[in-house]
Amino acid sequence: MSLKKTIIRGAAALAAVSAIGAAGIAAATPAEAATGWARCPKGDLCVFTGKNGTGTMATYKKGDYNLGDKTGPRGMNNNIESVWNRGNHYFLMWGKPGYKGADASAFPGSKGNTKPKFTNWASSIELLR
Ligand SMILES: [Ca+2]
Repeated sequence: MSLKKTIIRGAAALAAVSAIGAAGIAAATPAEAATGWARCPKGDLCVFTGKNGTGTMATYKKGDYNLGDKTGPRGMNNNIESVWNRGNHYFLMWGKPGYKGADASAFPGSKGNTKPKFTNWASSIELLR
């Protein structure tokens, strides 16, 4: 297969498996409390242990090879229920540590609750580009 075809197929795969449900992509409301989505710094990937930006938040600029180890934010392994990618980078969320298992994308600007199959599921987060 040509490199060009490989790239196109890769892009299609990325589009097909977004971690975030379509219904979750909604504009922020002015009434958001500082305890919710509004905590997420512009430019970061933010993940939350609760739905709709609730619970504990962790932020990533480069990803995390293993959400369950002591490097990086704690308490996020198999514990992410909502995501806001407030930056310009593409991230992949993986079901296992070390960027293994199944993967789901978190596009720049995507915001919402994780799909049921990707809820309390991710064990590593990879910065794609
Ligand atoms: Ca880690």
